[in-house]
Amino acid sequence: MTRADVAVDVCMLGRHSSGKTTYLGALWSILRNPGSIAADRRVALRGPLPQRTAYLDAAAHALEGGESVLRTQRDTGEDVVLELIVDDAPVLLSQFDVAGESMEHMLVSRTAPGQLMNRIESCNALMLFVNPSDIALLATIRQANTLERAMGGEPPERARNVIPPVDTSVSDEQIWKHSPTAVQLIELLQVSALARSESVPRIPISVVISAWETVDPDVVRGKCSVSPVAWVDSKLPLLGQYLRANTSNFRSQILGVSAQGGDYSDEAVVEELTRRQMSERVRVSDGTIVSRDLGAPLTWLLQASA
Ligand SMILES: Nc1nc2c(ncn2[C@@H]2O[C@H](COP(=O)(O)OP(=O)(O)O)[C@@H](O)[C@H]2O)c(=O)[nH]1
Ligand SMILES: [Mg+2]
Repeated sequence: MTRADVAVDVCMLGRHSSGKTTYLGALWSILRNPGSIAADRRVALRGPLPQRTAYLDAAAHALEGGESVLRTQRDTGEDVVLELIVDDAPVLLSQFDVAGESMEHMLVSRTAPGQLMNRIESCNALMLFVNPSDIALLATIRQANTLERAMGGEPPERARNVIPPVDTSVSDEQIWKHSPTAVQLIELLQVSALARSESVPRIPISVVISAWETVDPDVVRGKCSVSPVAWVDSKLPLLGQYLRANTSNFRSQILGVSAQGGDYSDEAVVEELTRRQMSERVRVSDGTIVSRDLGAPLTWLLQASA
């Protein structure tokens, strides 16, 4: 299957530790066991199998045994391309696992590996992963002043008609390094929009908030108590606003995805979850309905691309 033959060519993006490998490992585990109970029937593997499956096998194996993929799959430089059938249409799902090159480093150095840029240029749909435990927020002036006082200092006098000199000692590198997560994710989307061919107006983006059961514990009981859209609006408001304000460039959905189904560092959770197949651990929330459909972002991207 060449890229031209596919209905949707999906590129997975996100900061380091945003849940990409876990998603792929859980999906691989479900796809390899098509007989598994409640397996998602809307997504299937399309031959040929990827040339090297060691990365996916190791991730699936770790998850099946109740271990985080982090133990085995860290910055391996692996280029994973899965050929799938989603609702009878051929779909490519790819993740270029940038070895040792975190997204933060790419932002600071303003360079990205050519292979990653090629992937972004040729795709026509994006999955953007966000890990709720890894969000740097921007402090407000009020918060910064409170911090300053707590540390025994005095916040600067409010400037009265005085424009303070620009502090040129702060480099671009420092700015990117300490930039809030939303700013980094938006930069990633802007670079993606610029890099892609202009032939794909309104690229669809499925925003996946990973480890969703850490945000909404009710999701494991099939209930929604937190809406992923409302969560983004409260924790990453700039990202929510950016997606809403740029509907001429993007169309988007936001889902909460628990690919592990729970915290694998908690022995009791692991004992309970490992009695179940991956397809029975996974939870996906759109804020109204909870499903076990790990392929939900892909089916939406397919529909949005039609
Ligand atoms: N509790 C919980 N943690 C998760 C879930 N999915 C991913 N994680 C954790 O998020 C971290 C980063 O995941 P990983 O897939 O390696 O991120 P990547 O760097 O984007 O490939 C790991 O510690 C995972 O265990 C989940 O559904 N629930
Ligand atoms: Mg990874």
